[in-house]
Amino acid sequence: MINLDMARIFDEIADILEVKGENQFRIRAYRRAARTIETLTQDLKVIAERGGVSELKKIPGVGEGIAKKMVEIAETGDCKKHMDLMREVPPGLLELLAIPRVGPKTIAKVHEELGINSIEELEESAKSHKLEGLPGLGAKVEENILKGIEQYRRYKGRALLSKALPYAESIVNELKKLDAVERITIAGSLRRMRETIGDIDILVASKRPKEVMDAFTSLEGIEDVIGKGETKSSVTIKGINADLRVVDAVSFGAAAHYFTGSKHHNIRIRELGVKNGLKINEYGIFRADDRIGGENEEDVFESVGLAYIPPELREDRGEVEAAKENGIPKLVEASDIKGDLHVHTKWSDGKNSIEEMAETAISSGYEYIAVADHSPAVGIAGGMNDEKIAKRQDEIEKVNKRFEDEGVNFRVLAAAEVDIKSDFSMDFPDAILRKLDVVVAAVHTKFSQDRDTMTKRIVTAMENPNVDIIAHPTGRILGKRDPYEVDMEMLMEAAKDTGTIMELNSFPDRLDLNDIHCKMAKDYGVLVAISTDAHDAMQMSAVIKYGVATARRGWLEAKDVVNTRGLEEVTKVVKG
Ligand code: DGT
Ligand code: CA
Ligand code: CA
Repeated sequence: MINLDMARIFDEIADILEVKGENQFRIRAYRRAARTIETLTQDLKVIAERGGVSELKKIPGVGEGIAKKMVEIAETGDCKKHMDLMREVPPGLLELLAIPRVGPKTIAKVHEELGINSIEELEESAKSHKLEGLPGLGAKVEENILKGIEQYRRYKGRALLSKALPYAESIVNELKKLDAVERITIAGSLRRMRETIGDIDILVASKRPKEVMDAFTSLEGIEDVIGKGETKSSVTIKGINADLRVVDAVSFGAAAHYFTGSKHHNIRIRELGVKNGLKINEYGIFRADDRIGGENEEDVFESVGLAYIPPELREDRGEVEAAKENGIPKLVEASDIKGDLHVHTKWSDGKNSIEEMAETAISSGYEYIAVADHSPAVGIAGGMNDEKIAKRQDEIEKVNKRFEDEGVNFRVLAAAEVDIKSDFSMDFPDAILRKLDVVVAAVHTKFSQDRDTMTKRIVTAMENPNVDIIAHPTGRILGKRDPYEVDMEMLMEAAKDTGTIMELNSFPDRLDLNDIHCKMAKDYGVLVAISTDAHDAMQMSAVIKYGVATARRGWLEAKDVVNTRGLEEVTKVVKG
């Protein structure tokens, strides 16, 4: 758990420094460290203990100062810098920073000038136009603040899948060690791999529930015990609620099904039960008063004549009908992925070299990566100019030559993430695009264009024969930025007509295409690329699972996903 704690601490340091108006360079250093740490798969506590500051400094984005703080956090659970800063600001002020569309400078201003310390106070001031009078703030800012507050409230109380899953997995790993635990599973929206999670649900089969509950409520990292009983206990862990239920082994399958949900799926199954003269609930499957099953989850589906339905599909979106006709798809799996068609390197805003990205990809069993560094318009992301792209090409060829000489079945594909500009033009001329192996096109500016304009903008890019993939097609950032207005049906239609691939960006706060859009792509016969958009090698291996999960929720099979194909086939698709 220490990794996520560290990331949160560094984020909070950055937040407070922002409100205080301190050096942007330092603030960015903390943010960068937090983003890297979040996606690390190695346990930082172990690295800190074994290798100390010198080992931690090897992590991209981690310098001396931050490495020292990491050691401090690993040893004591917090660092002095963070504790000092936390004392300097009122707690409500930090929450204000989480509001989308509102920057720390604005927050600092309203705090200083009007003494605003909470969301309620900010909302009230914006509604009664008290902010308009402040230097640099106007009606537009007030409008943005109110929209931001509305957005914030919509997501509040839900955690990103990537935040909840590691906590849930560590709870499961700890409880598994107990003799009293016979079986254990994650349930709820987390088992269905929804993009956001209301609370963590865990289910245990045990004959000694008291022991299990004692262990659960005293786990490391638990902040609060909300309730404790023999069958159910609730705690909070890092601001997320977690429910643990303990049942008899004979009920485990029925309970796993019930508590995995979704509620709408459960209702459908229960109705089918009734039609078959059965009572299906969290205790088991009953005909009259006789228990006829429920030890295993499969019993539930079998009892109503359905094929097994994977958790990701249990949303009442057609899975019950499909299971009746043996039409449940064989969903794509992480092990099907053979390459990544959207990663960044040092040639734009990535942290690793082409070779380092390639080595990590090879160790994941991949056959290719497409290095898609930014085009010039995305200045802050270190976009490439013509000269840079030519130099990069030399390096790509050198790296590929080495693999060839060593007989390694791996290729670095020359790609670029090219801006689709607001005037519909591409940010590289066709002469450059033509020379690339893969062209990933994306919208990065003017998100506010109206629906027709935005749709035409992306369709125009698809019509360019050099464009292969549309990256993060709706531009949303979960909890921070709503998707831009776009006609997804028209995009799918155009993608089909032009043979353009749609990206499923695996970043946990993007997951864009979302699950519903993935299903739409499948129905249209449009290929999806599950890409990571990784900005360093560790991210590339850490976030792919969230993309795969979303693809599974979108009913995608290996054949629907372009990067389940090997190098030769993929090259044919993008060149075709
Ligand atoms: P969440 O936590 O909001 O992300 O979503 P879930 O699906 O995890 O919902 P939660 O934690 O309230 O409940 C866990 C599961 O328990 C849910 O997926 C289905 C089942 N469940 C809860 N309430 C009901 C209900 O009223 N009827 C039925 N049939 N099932 C329910
Ligand atoms: Ca839940
Ligand atoms: Ca729950």
